[in-house]
Amino acid sequence: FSEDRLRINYLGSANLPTATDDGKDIIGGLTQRPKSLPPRYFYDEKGSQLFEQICELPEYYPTRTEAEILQQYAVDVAQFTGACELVELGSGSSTKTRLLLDAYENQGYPLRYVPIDVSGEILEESAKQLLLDYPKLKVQGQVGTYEHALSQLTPTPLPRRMIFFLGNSLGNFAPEQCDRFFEQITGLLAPGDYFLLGIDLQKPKEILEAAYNDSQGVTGAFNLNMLAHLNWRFQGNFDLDRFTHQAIYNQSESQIEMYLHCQETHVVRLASLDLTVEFQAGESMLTEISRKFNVEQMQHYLKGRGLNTVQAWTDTKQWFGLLLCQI
Ligand code: AVJ
Repeated sequence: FSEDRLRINYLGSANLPTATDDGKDIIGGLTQRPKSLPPRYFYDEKGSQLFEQICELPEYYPTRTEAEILQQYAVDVAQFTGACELVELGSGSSTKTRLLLDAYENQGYPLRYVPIDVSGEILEESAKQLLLDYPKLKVQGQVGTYEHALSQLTPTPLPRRMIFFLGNSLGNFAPEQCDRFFEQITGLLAPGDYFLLGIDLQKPKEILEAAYNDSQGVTGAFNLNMLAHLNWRFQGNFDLDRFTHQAIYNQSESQIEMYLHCQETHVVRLASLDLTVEFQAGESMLTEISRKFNVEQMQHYLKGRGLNTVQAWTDTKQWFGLLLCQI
């Protein structure tokens, strides 16, 4: 592909095993009690593949429910926003993105796509496939964390920009992280720009827990893979056999909490971070929260940050929500 159609920026040391500028969050999480790890470390090449498998699981409803909403309303999104550059946070396989690209293409708008993902392999592969399928598309990918990639956005030649964040990835942020995230987003958007947000909605505990404890054990493999990723990236020696997957719905916080539960006492060394951590048998380490939201509360929260909801859509079961906001 020509330089004009495909450019991919690798930011900092996003894909290198020994990094000087990351790992601080790992040290922070592992020296706190209870221990925790940041969910972005799920997504090495293998982790991104496992996540794609999760999206196909019968119990994991969010992906197909959100896709169903997009299938129905992507044209409305495109008609609301007019021509705009599409910036996606956590683009992964860009499967749902195609529904938006189709809609913008049908309106006759130019197609500019800026995928952002921590996993370079999946971003590069998905971008190339998109370029084959959309001959007029231009892709400018950024491999790195949301924060780093967003700070590198260059002015768009199109009249507007829409940043979109699908799949309830926002649910990974604790409230304070969420506030900081929106500070960055609203600082970047120009007046009239758009933000499109997919949120998973509150629903009975049984449905939620089944989605994160699938019968084929893919979610368990995804959770454990974070340790393999850390072993590779930080020269670690986590013994994956000593941990098991746990996922529970914390009703009072309205969030799924995913843990790695240590079965046997274990001393772990992460050489490139010069970090040694002791795990006790029976100890649980938090690897992910996935908050579940309510459309009205989210609209109110966004409004407080200067983002006005122009339209909110949901599916027939009201399991998932899609909010189009304008600043
Ligand atoms: C990509 C963060 C939205 O929270 O549902 C799926 C990740 N973890 N199964 C989610 C995930 C376990 C997912 N997000």
